[in-house]
Amino acid sequence: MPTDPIPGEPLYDVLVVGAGFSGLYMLHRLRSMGLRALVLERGSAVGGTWYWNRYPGARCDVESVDYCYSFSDDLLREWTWAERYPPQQEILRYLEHVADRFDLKRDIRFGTTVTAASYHENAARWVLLTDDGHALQARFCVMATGNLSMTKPPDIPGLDRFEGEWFHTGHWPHRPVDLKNRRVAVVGTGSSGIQVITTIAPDVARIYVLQRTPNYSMPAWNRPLAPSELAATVAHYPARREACRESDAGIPLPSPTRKAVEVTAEERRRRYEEGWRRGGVPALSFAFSDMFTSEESNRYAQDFAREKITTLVEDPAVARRLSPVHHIGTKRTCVDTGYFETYNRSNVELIDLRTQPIDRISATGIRVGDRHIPLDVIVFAVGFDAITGALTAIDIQGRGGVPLRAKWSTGPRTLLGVQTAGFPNLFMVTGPGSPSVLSNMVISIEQHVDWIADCIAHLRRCGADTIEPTAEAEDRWTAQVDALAAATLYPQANSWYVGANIPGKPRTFSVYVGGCGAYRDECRRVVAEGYRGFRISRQDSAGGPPSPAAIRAAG
Ligand code: NA7
Repeated sequence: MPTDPIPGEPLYDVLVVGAGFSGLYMLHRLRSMGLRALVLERGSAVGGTWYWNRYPGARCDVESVDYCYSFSDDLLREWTWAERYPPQQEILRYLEHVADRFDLKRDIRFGTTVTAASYHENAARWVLLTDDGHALQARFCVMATGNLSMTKPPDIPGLDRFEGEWFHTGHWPHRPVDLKNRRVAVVGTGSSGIQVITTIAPDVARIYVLQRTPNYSMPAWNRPLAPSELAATVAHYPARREACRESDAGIPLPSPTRKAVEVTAEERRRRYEEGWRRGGVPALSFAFSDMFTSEESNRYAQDFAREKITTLVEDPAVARRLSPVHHIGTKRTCVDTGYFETYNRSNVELIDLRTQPIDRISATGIRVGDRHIPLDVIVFAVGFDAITGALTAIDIQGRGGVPLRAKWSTGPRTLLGVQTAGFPNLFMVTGPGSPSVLSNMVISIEQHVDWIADCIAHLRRCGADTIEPTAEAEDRWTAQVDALAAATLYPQANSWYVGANIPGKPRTFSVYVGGCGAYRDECRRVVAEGYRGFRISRQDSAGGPPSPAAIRAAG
């Protein structure tokens, strides 16, 4: 007889960790299936990454009309996006609206951090522990914890003695921060740094940009969305969304078919200029099909991007220091509105940490090389423990008490990025091994949430209790993800994609680079073949495991 791990406590069908885009839609789906679900969220409101990243200038680098849910036509029609790229505040308002419109908040416990999750094999239950000392149990657990939600702490000596204010962009305060006329240093020049620098430069007394690695950044050409333009998009929305789903990156742009190495220099320039005028992350990466597989092709795009920097930045020495040298796109390409031009302002100073590293932080500023920079505020735009960080931050223990951290000590292993062997009934939304951060996250989130909800419905239909990948299927998938990445330039860069930004993190490229469409096809095939590679079983030994025929019939 199964034993109840926490007698007297309610048994949820599903516990969901996180109330961002993933957790909200997951809750909606589970509820509509008549399941008892509860979401646990560490923030005091919905929004996930958009709740925490409220630094000046925070904005999504995917167009608003594509960075939103498609599961409800009414929701789509009633929301009016104001700009081409949505600012953080607007996305947060949207998610608040979704939560209210679908009455989701009554099943979300806010201000609750999940610290541990363990699988109780005898009862086929997950028990989650929270920071306020509670234990909750459920048959299924869904980690909707996000790919960029665990901030990388600033690791510069002396910070504890700094007498000014300091902030991490990924943990920006919920009160107004007045930077007017203050001396500010920004550490980090990834997407967050680039946005914050451009936004605050006109207001602060002086800004010191502490740059370790320059980044490529494409123009956003952000603009208000005219109501007529939005209405025209919404009218053709099903086709646009379908194009996103079947595309490589989850955006409605056809993948390029021609190789840069096969065309003339004039043709390359024409395509790059066209991309630059369109703007956004894919400005150059959608010009030719071989940008991520050919050094030569990538170099053509790099040269074009560096040339643009020299035309935008007046001081040639500054332009040189701002010019990246890595393969373009292998660290996340940024999107900006006037970033490079910001260096033409007299109150902006670029400090190249490659030639003069940070020595330490003092009570009154930062020491760089032998120079002391007096400061009122330090902004750390130093990024995240990406993709796996939010999962390994929780002490997750699977079958036999095996910790996920131990299982993944040499890198994450999953089947399709939705489950990992030895952790039955634990699902990840956009986990490692799925297209995740190389795609429009909302497209990938909707697909994963639907897959997980359908999987749970399937288990119920065929009278099964548990599902987990077989070790062999997981090995095959992990090897396939590795092999696809190894054929590209991606793994070569010291990026957060490979965990290079986190000391001690195993270096693996754990994102499926085959594209959303190919990935979606594989997910469909796995289901059509009776959840190929997953082991589905019944906990009650008298019933025995459902037969393969029963599993297929239930599908
Ligand atoms: P990123 O892209 O990881 O950028 C972090 C930046 O901070 C990057 O320039 C780092 O340089 C720099 N960094 C990190 N640690 C240090 C230290 N100790 N000293 C100096 N500089 C440092 O994070 P973002 O928040 O900008 O963006 C993350 C994603 O969120 C983004 O790609 C979008 O998809 C949304 P490095 O490159 O490591 O030399």
